[in-house]
Amino acid sequence: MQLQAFIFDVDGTLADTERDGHRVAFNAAFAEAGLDWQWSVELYGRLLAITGGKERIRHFIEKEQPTLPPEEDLTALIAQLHQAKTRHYTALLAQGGIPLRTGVKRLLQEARGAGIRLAIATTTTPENVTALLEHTLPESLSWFEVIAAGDIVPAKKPAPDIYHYTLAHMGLRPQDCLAFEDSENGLQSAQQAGIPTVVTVNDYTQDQDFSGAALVLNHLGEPGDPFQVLAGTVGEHTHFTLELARQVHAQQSSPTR
Ligand code: XBP
Ligand code: MG
Repeated sequence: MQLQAFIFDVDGTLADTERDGHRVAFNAAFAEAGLDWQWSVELYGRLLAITGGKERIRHFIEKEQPTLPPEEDLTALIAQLHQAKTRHYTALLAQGGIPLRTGVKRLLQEARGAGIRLAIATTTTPENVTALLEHTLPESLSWFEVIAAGDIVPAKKPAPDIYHYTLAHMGLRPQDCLAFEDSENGLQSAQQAGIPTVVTVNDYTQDQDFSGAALVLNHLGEPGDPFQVLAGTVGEHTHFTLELARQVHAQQSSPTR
């Protein structure tokens, strides 16, 4: 079985966007609407269990019962807050303060050069993906055959729908691909779609359950900046290369598993 494509999650995987990006943008949107809601780093960590910004705001309103404005239509309020949040978030990315994670650029370039097909499967709003790539690696915008994002499927991660959508658009089988994720929700989504998955953890996700992942790393690593292996085998590799990707992929599709 030959490895044909990489499918990347965005938030937490391509870049550490949550704590200093999305969270800050949510808070800016709340302040702009005159709400005294404040999502601390700690609270946001808990709210991340709910994927999708609109879904996250609704959950917060229902579970934490903050003071609501005298507004009858909750769905309209959430939509308005979320639109403002996207505006703040993309403006923040335009300032260039959120870089790609270690090894991401190198791996994308290597994959591209070797004819590995590339796609994105994410919960976040499409404009957020475009803004991130534009301000970190603009040429990569044309490298991704499919940018499957946001409300394109009704059921967000951990549902497998966004990966099913991506595979259907590429005409690929799950076993032809390798997915890259940073969270348990993301891993579940890819796994339920049958795609072998490499996890690179971050501060928010490091204690989550990644059983079933093909490999769990702290990051993809660079030649002078080796990764730490949290689960799985990498042989002599110190950073995640296409050769290691092929090795991991072959292990996953071997009949002894
Ligand atoms: C990411 C998310 C997103 C972002 C916010 O999950 O859950 O909701 O936090 O983006 P994943 P929006 O990395 O698994 O895709 O506000 O645009 O929804
Ligand atoms: Mg993620």
